[in-house]
Amino acid sequence: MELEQNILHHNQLLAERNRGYFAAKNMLAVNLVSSPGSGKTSVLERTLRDMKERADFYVIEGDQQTFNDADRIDAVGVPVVQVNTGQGCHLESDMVQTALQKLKPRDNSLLFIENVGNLVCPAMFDLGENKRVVIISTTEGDDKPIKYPDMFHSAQLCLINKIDLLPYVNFDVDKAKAYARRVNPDIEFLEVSATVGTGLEAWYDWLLTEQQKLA
Ligand SMILES: Nc1nc2c(ncn2[C@@H]2O[C@H](COP(=O)(O)OP(=O)(O)OP(=O)(O)O)[C@@H](O)[C@H]2O)c(=O)[nH]1
Ligand SMILES: [Mg+2]
Ligand SMILES: [Zn+2]
Repeated sequence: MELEQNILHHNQLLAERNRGYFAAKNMLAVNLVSSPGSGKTSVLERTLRDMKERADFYVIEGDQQTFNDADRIDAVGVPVVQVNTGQGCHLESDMVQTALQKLKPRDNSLLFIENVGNLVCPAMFDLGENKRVVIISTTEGDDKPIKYPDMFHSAQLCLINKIDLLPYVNFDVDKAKAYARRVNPDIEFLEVSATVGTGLEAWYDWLLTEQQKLA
């Protein structure tokens, strides 16, 4: 118990440092969280491909193993650093700090931090991000928000991804939204498909609006 609190306290101090770094550089940092396979990297690939001429983007990729996700981002031509957490199941603030030293992002840029696929402990680890975005996909069940309330409570925006698969799965979009609002009345939603492209313009508008709010 005490060890866990020490780890969280240490992480929180470094999160404040990251927050100061982002503020000083007028950067928008988005922490992207979801269960494994909801489509974090797919959303990023598509977003970066569509938006990279409109803003400066950087990506930090978190996974237990492999450079697969960083390779996918690199293929789009956006600077990326892969963090492998090994046994770890979430990113911590010091990992973000180390990755930032490698990325050396420019002022006024946007940073995506793709967290390790996990709906549990990434909720407890503040990375100093400006916004936390949780992705739920239509293949994973509409009751995730009440099973993993902390994650939905701590996010400002929920992307409901794989909307193209709705005809084939038992996923009730209204129910998922109602469950998420039960744990977080202020959460916003956007329904998207990373593969088909549905709803992505609204997501891009959200990003640019949040960036403009910083200035
Ligand atoms: N039909 C459909 N498939 C999707 C969509 N988005 C992602 N996928 C597929 O879902 C699978 C997982 O996508 P990823 O983008 O790797 O998911 P992730 O959340 O980054 O996964 P981890 O990093 O392993 O947690 C891939 O096979 C994608 O092609 C979507 O909108 N529609
Ligand atoms: Mg991924
Ligand atoms: Zn963890």
